[in-house]
Amino acid sequence: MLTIYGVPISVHTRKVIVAAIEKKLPYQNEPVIPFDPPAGWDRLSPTGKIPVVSDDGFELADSSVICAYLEQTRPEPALFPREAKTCARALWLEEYCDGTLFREVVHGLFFQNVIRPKILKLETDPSAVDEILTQALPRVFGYLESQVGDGFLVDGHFGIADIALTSNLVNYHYLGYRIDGARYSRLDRYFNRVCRHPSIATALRTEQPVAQNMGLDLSAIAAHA
Ligand SMILES: N[C@@H](CCC(=O)N[C@@H](CS)C(=O)NCC(=O)O)C(=O)O
Repeated sequence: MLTIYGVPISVHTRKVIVAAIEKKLPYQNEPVIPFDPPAGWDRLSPTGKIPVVSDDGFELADSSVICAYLEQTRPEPALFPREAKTCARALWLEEYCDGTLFREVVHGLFFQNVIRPKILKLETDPSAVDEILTQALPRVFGYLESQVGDGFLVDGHFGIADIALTSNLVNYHYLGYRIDGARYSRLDRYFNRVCRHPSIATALRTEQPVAQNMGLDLSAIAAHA
């Protein structure tokens, strides 16, 4: 049995949960919060971050490494294209979403709007939020708008790039933000479409109580889950 450590509303933990659901792997979730970790967490997670998995005692950190491991050990349905160049494109988009979209947009907004006021008991810094929304977001959403089409991101099949992008956009919506449909119409349609994909919808339904508990805005997500 797979144990997934990490709170399910985390962008990277959700990636692993969706991959497990897509591959029909039984799993249990231990909802570790990185700011208040259990004893021994630094041994399990060398970076201190979530997620970590234990696959019958085999422990592994980092959502990208974990998803690649799940693909090797349970190949069907495939989340990574087999063809080299197509796979490289999927890996690039996964990395762009995990790195640039998360680090430069979603993490900062989540940190300012949730972690500072609700966990660290500090005030939100409106200038930091404004800088993300006016500087980083247009650049990052502009690039993503140029990459999405009418189906899934890569090769017409649901896969790792879709999981990484959608997981970030879910948290963006949880914060009460919306994709500007006039400026990023393809990205907005993509998000609403992929949220209905069964493994994503199941993950969103399952995490609803946690999101509700944290006072997040579920109104954009509830329609799909
Ligand atoms: N590259 C890592 C990134 C993981 C990550 O940044 N996790 C966030 C939550 S989504 C975290 O643990 N943040 C707490 C911290 O930075 O201390 C992965 O893909 O798993």
